[in-house]
Amino acid sequence: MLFPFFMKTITLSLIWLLVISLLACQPVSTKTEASSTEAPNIVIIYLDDLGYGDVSAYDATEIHTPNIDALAAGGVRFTQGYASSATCTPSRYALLTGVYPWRNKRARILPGTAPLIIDTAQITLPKMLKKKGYHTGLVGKWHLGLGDGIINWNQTVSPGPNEVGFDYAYYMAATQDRVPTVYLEDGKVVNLDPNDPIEIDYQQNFPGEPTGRDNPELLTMKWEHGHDQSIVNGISRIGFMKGGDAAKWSDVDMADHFLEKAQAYVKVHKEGPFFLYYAMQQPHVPRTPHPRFVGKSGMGPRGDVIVEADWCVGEFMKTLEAEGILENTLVIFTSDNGPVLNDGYYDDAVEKIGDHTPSGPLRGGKYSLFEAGTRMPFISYWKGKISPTESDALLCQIDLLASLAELVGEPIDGTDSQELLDVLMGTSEKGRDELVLEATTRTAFRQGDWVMIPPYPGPSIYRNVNIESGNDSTFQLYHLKEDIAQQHNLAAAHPEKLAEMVRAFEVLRGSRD
Ligand code: NG6
Ligand code: CA
Repeated sequence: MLFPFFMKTITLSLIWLLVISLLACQPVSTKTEASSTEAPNIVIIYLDDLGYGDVSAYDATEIHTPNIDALAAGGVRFTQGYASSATCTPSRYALLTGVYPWRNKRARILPGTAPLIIDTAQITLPKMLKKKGYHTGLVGKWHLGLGDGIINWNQTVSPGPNEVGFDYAYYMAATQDRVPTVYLEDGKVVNLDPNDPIEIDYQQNFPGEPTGRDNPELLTMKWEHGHDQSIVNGISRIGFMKGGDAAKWSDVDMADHFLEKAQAYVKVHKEGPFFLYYAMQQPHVPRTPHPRFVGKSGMGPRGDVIVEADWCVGEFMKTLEAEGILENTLVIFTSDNGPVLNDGYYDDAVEKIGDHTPSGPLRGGKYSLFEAGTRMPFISYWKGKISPTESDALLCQIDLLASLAELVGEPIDGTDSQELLDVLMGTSEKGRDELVLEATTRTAFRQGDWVMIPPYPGPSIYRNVNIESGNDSTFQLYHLKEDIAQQHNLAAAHPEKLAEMVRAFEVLRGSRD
């Protein structure tokens, strides 16, 4: 009798052991499955001031961007993909938080000394992904503020990208034309010599320091408007800076530098899943192509840095391929706001533009409420998962938070972000019905194929940059499908449609102070 009992115990124990080991194996097998299908690496390649018509995949004929074109040809090429805003800071705020920037009064073009404008308690794209085990990285332009008041650049600068969800961050604080002209890595200025501390002031110069206004003889690139303050590498910037000589970046090497950092990040984290926000600086001013790209576009520095940026995209994609993770990486390519030629320096952008139209068929440009301010080249690419297609669906960068949350199985709510994963994957054209567009704190409203711009006082053309602002003393109403260039104001012809849109806009937008 003992034997069968013994056998029974052994059999039971074996069964339990099997169950336990199966259970123990469960997470491993889910993880394997997740990392091959459900949890791809995610990369957002974000350009700065690249226009809808600036790449050949969006019908540019005078400039060639074969690497960006390859993404468009192999992925979803969106024709109605929007940045939330026609300037940098608000668009980046919306991209990372899923919240309309006009809800945050501080989400406007920031000086290099501005405090962080993302609340550290707020949900962000990298924070959401971290919950699902992602490693998260930023390489490139930040421009969302740092610190919480007065910054000491000689100590760890915090809060910043690391406090809003980035495990690793290598970045410039604001823009290439603003001080401090140094890189930071996880809050610390790179290559800072403690005996040469950095001081920054946006109000007044430091005694004895040359400026673009007083020392034009020191300049290699002349300023046209603004940009007449501290001189770094022969280029005068916005803001005053003293010290930190060893830490100052080399403008012509910036593209290579960020590319190397982005590639290094991928190599270290290739086991994944990782999220990389690769925020390139081109073609924002000052446009400083590396010498090997000088003259490549025939359009002067602006065209040359677009060619350079395209090359960077190609090199970055080669790295994904070489590391064997191309088929497990979703790449989203887009830009933060529309194009501008003269943004404050004499760099031949206007003179050498020739037949190129940076805004493509669209009206306006950077800073504008017209389409070219916010409608962007917008591509999603995932080798083997996304079938090449073109999509006219309406979507906005603000929707990436909810859509990527859906992708990784971490649904979120309570933001302005709409879940449009199928649109992003190219399997549905059912995009947004409505979208509020922003340009320098003014807002317009898109509904279906219509866009309504409320009356705004102020000049209809921003003279310095020579771009139509979108302002008018009366309502504007355009049917974009029939009139992509916004030439026919239909407000008077369609009073019911106008009234309907104004009502819907007011509900969504609330008070516009
Ligand atoms: C403007 C700058 C412009 C650019 C812009 C920010 C002047 C006259 N103009 O104030 O050159 O730096 O800010 O661009 O200073 S953005 O893409 O980061 O929004
Ligand atoms: Ca920009």
